[in-house]
Amino acid sequence: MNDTMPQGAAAETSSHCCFCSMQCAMKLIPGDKGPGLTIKPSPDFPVATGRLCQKGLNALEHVRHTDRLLYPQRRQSREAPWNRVGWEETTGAIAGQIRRIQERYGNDAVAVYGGGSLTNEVCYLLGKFARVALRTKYIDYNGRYCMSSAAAAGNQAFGLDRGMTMPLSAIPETDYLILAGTNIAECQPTMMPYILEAKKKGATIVTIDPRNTMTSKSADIHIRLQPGFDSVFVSGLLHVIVNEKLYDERFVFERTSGFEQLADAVRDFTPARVEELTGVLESVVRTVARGFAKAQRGIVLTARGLEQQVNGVENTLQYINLALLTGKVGKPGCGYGAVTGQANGQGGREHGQKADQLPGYRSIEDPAARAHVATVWGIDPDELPGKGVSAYEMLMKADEGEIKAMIVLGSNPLVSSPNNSRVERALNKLELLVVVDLFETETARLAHWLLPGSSFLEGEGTLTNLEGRVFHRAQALELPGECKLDYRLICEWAAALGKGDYFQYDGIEDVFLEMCRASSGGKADYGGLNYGRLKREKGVFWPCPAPDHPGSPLLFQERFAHPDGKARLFGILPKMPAEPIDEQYPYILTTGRLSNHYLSGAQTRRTEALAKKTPVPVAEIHPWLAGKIGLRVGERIRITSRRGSIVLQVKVTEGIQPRTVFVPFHWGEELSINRLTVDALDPTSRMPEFKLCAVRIEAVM
Ligand SMILES: Nc1nc2c(c(=O)[nH]1)N[C@H]1C(S)=C(S)[C@@H](COP(=O)(O)OP(=O)(O)OC[C@H]3O[C@@H](n4cnc5c(=O)[nH]c(N)nc54)[C@H](O)[C@@H]3O)O[C@H]1N2
Ligand SMILES: Nc1nc2c(c(=O)[nH]1)N[C@H]1C(S)=C(S)[C@@H](COP(=O)(O)OP(=O)(O)OC[C@H]3O[C@@H](n4cnc5c(=O)[nH]c(N)nc54)[C@H](O)[C@@H]3O)O[C@H]1N2
Ligand code: SF4
Ligand SMILES: [Mo]
Repeated sequence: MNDTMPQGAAAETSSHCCFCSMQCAMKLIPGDKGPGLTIKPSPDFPVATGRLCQKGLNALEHVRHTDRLLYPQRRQSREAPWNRVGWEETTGAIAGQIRRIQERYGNDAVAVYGGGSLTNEVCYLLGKFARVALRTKYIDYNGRYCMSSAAAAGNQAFGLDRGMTMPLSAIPETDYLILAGTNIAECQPTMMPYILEAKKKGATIVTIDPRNTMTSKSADIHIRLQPGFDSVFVSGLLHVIVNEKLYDERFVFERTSGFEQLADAVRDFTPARVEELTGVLESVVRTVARGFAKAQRGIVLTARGLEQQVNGVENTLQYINLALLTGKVGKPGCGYGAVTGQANGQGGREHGQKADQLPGYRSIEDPAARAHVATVWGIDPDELPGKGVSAYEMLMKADEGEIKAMIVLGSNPLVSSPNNSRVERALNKLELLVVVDLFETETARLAHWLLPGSSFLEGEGTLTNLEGRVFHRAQALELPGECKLDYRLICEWAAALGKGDYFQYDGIEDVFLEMCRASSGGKADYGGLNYGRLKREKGVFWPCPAPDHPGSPLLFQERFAHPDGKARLFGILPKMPAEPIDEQYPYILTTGRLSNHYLSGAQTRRTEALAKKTPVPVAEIHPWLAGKIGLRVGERIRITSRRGSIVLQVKVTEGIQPRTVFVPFHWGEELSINRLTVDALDPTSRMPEFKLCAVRIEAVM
């Protein structure tokens, strides 16, 4: 432990875990032995009462790690060593460099790349900073790689994107639960008790995943689907429901439109044909279709498995079709949910960090939205830039030379972006790369400036969990060294750029209250919230437009958010992936997560208790595939795609679809699977196809 680290709080303090969207509450207890602090689960917050998973229990370790950045550093070139610098010099010099770049190439030459782990306040300020201080259209964030397909599908079907249309408490009340492309047991472990309780009460659980996972262990039916076939499979379910008239006629007639298109699209997807295309038995297609449709109450949950594809929006719409067609939205024990990923994956996409968005989930292209937000910000609507491009496309604009400078705050895109050798080339071309992080990440190694931000225990703020529950997270520890609160840093940059008047706040709640005003009247309306209320009520579900509004745990009870109040059903014809397998690349690579690591691994690879259990990525393959490549005991495999190659240890398991190899993405450099992934994007959400690319595999010593 570094001696400039905070030596621990004197009294017990509370916080919430920094990792997944469950946002479990924790207590920090001062140790009786020396300066130690321990994390304990807290029973005081209604989401995961009294539970934390391994990541949460060990979340203090990275915060107090000796690798933690403690002061600003700069270097003249990427080859030069880092030099310690003072904050004043740093802020002034960065502002000067930004000005020179903007004078020469225009305002849009500077881009901002944010993150979904940051508080609502920081996400909001990043959006305001880009539009008001930098006046650039280029801002996006890592949530583009995460929730964007689900967000687009929710907006299209319901007219609103709140990941879950119902609170978690609906799960134990349901009779039939479909979990598609979501590995909850490893990714939101403290959500499992809700599912197990439903099971105990007699609910049927169906999982759809190319692998047997910790989650599928709890399932009554597990469908081991080849990646890319969700839409075909769901077409089969919809076909049976339409053909056997199992749909909720009244709900479909009164509350939705688009039934004819849906029925047309699924006409040819008989269970027999679906069996032919997917290998899933005809009888299983019928059983699941009938079971779900006839259940009194049912829930469909999806996650990145089917969303992170070039057809991600349509795949998600298919599962929403299933929930709507059977009338299972807006009622107790029912709902559709895209299980949000990051700590603030929900709030992070609502308040203007996204390329096309202003606070309150407003569209930056809507004149009324621009006028409202411009008034709150005290600027002329014409000063607001237009819509920018998605995260990966911003990186490509750096590669093409249009973007010359980038500020990265709260993300490690060199590890987490697809086809990342191209991303490395792009970042290397930037004239100015500023990274604000806790560590010298893989991305930071390409930066000119490396600035120490604040961790979850040091910055007060609000977040919005996977249910849409907005809650307050207190400050638990003092900032170590010369670290700075992310929000202060943004305000200081704005001041150095001559826009300080627009960033005057009396503390962080002041930022929150301005954000609530900016969101007011928008779809994600936080207008009725303040810190006092959030603390008292242990979180409030948005929309919450007024102080006397109770919040909205269960959405769409009477109307959907489209102007006519109806949800939309879609007629979807399944499409091919960007890179179908062929003779040269005959297998499918899919990527995802392990329980002990988190995203780019910046935090969890530095946590001994976690890294010890899972030190390196291991590829999962089926015995059939092992036989095909002649794998012998002790050998590793080389996986090669059109973009790159990687050598990994291997686990041979019956529990994976035979033509598929699964590799986790939590490592960088030569262990980074994103060297191989394809950078094709969904046409609507601009989500990369992380879950599917063609590879060849060989055994190596
Ligand atoms: N331990 C841990 N927890 C996390 C995270 C983490 O990094 N580590 N990250 C958080 C974040 S940001 C997110 S977004 C969530 C992600 O949570 P999930 O989406 O649940 O996680 P993934 O492992 O990416 O993918 C889920 C499953 O999709 C399957 N899959 C692959 N291709 C397909 C397909 O074509 N169809 C179907 N139906 N399934 C497919 C994979 O085998 C995998 O088991 O987790 C959050 N929680
Ligand atoms: N192949 C493949 N690639 C994927 C995915 C996949 O399934 N497969 N999933 C995608 C998904 S869903 C996601 S969400 C992305 C995420 O990918 P990344 O954005 O790269 O995720 P993180 O590792 O969370 O990066 C967050 C960084 O911010 C730092 N940080 C954490 N908290 C704070 C803070 O409060 N302030 C500051 N200043 N810094 C902070 C951390 O140290 C870390 O370096 O990865 C995507 N990439
Ligand atoms: S379930 Fe998620 S929020 Fe809860 S302790 Fe684990 S990683 Fe943290
Ligand atoms: Mo994510």
